[in-house]
Amino acid sequence: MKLYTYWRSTTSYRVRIAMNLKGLDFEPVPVDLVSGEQKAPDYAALNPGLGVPTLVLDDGTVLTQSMAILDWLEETHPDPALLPTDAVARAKVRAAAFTIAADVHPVNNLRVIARLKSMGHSEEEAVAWMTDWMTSGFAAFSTLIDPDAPFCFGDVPGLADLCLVPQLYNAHRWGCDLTPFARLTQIEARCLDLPAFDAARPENQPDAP
Ligand SMILES: N[C@@H](CCC(=O)N[C@@H](CS)C(=O)NCC(=O)O)C(=O)O
Repeated sequence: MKLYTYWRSTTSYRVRIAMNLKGLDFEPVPVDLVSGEQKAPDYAALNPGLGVPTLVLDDGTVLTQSMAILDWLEETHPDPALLPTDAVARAKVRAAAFTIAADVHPVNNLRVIARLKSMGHSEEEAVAWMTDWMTSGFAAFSTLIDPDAPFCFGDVPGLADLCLVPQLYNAHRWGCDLTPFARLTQIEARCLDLPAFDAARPENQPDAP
């Protein structure tokens, strides 16, 4: 499989972690978001959303949207599971994951920040915009997860953890105050100790500078 990815992309990071957890080999194909490679016609033909990740299966099937790719991975490679078996428990894990994937990431995407700046907002205002959305998202996320487990929802990492860790990478990058979220940074440290998360870290990607 080929995974079109960018080292700092949090959506790509989610998928890299899941593929590593499930022990799946993939060839990373870097897409340089800063130079705009996601908008090049060849790439746009693969992913009309003009973003990463895109997963191309060995038979040429093209999958887009990180959360849909994660669903496909879970359905086709169920072990180890990213979701619990009980329907209510699954809904709770998905609610936490989507707090990041649907409520935080989209409003902080590169194209959104570029648009804010093109409308005259300063770098400082753009950073305040991003950290505000992260802070409210992390507050909601914190109340949705299990308060006591080593990971977000139990003894092993799952869908919520693999959305959380990349978003925390972005939070560190932009100086978001994480002191109110000690439980989240504890989970992050526990996750990053695992080889599957470590190998997926931005700085461990072939296109990292
Ligand atoms: N909802 C999509 C978002 C994909 C996306 O936009 N990814 C970001 C990187 S994290 C990107 O490629 N941004 C490029 C841009 O905004 O121009 C997904 O989850 O796959």
